[in-house]
Amino acid sequence: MRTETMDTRTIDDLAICGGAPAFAEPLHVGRPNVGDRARLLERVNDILDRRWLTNGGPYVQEFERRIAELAGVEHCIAMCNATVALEIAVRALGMKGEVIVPSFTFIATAHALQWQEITPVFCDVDPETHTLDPGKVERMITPRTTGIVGVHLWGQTCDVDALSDIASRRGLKLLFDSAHAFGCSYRGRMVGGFGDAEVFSFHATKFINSLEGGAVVTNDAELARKTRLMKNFGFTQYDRVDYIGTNGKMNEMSAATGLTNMESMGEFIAVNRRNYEQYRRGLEGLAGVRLITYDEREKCNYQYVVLEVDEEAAGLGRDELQQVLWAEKVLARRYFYPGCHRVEPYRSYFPHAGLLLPETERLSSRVLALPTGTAVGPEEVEKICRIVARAVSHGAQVRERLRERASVSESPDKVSALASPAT
Ligand code: T4K
Repeated sequence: MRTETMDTRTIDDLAICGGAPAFAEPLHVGRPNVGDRARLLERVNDILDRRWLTNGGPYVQEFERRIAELAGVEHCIAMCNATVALEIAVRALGMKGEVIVPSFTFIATAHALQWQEITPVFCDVDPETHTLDPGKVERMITPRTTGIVGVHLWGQTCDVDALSDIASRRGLKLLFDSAHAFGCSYRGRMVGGFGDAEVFSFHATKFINSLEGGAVVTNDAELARKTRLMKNFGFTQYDRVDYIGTNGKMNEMSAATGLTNMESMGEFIAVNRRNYEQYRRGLEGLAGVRLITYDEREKCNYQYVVLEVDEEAAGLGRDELQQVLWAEKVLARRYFYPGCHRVEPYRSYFPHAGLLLPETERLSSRVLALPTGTAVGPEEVEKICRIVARAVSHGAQVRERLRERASVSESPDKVSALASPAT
């Protein structure tokens, strides 16, 4: 293993200097957590034997029950993905006009609004938790505002109490994009029952995956009824449609995968936590890099290991560190660069939004997500920590080397194309 012979005093054997990459195969962020295969295959066979593949089959119903139980909510409506679940929840809640959202989130949060001609009004985030800053939310409310969508980014929960207080005082709907926060808690209560509704994602890259999948959870029976109709074309019974609806249904294969993976939740959390702790120890004390921390008093899925790079203190910037890692085939990701307000169509709609979003601007230039999950073991984490440590302790030299390399134009995109046929 190269790390054993790696000379920590120089950068000569880093891949950017011509050394062999630390990994033979690309190490991705977001490799799926995979539960008990035998159990999943049993369920797949059962689905095929029964020939009931979708439209509210028994596995979807069971998955909905298990999600509702875990989140401590009365209603769960499973869907084909979280983006459609967000779109439907927004519509069922009657949001229109303007809705306040963070820009520092995955683009789906904003698109779910704009898709139905609702204007996402981008609000800045708290620099510690990376979630909506309630004080700033309050200042962005206009007569056209109908709601707030908070995002529990990385599984770190929003200031739910403050946002609930604003929503109830100002007569606004409150939805949480909880795509990252399945299995997490806020003040001892599981995420799922806050606001008017919350939306989980069960995409392949999420803590619990159902291949693709999502769910709306709520304690509001009328909202649940509407949501359920809307995800099934608005059918209230055979041959009867009472609502405009779409097709947001989850299929049985997805539900069986989700159920099977949920049975391994404890193991997934243990591995994620072990990786997180190892990263924390491995990067401790390095100037200019900080791992985001999780509140020890809360439940957490530890699905994201997120680094903030302070260019001045580290001697190299986040993008430079990413280039070092990509050369080693560690495909660290700049989630969520450059911020929703800087991509189309929002960039054209709100050309000066960045002026109101200093924390978002700062974070989106600093944040780097590192590989974790059950596909990543202690050996990999150790190697990654060593690469980061070496790059940071030789910032000026690394920068110089990258400048030389730039002349042969090996951007992360190009490295990616070389590293993995899938990217
Ligand atoms: N709200 C928030 C806050 C979200 O983060 C998301 C999704 C949503 C809403 C919407 O949820 P869904 O509608 O997707 O249910 C990925 C995911 O596609 C996306 O679901 C996720 N957030 C986002 C954070 O990450 P990309 O563009 O980074 O995907 P991609 O294809 O680059 O995959 C990430 C890495 O995962 C790859 O480098 C390789 C690895 N991977 C991926 C897949 C699909 C695997 O190893 N195996 C796989 O099967 O968005």
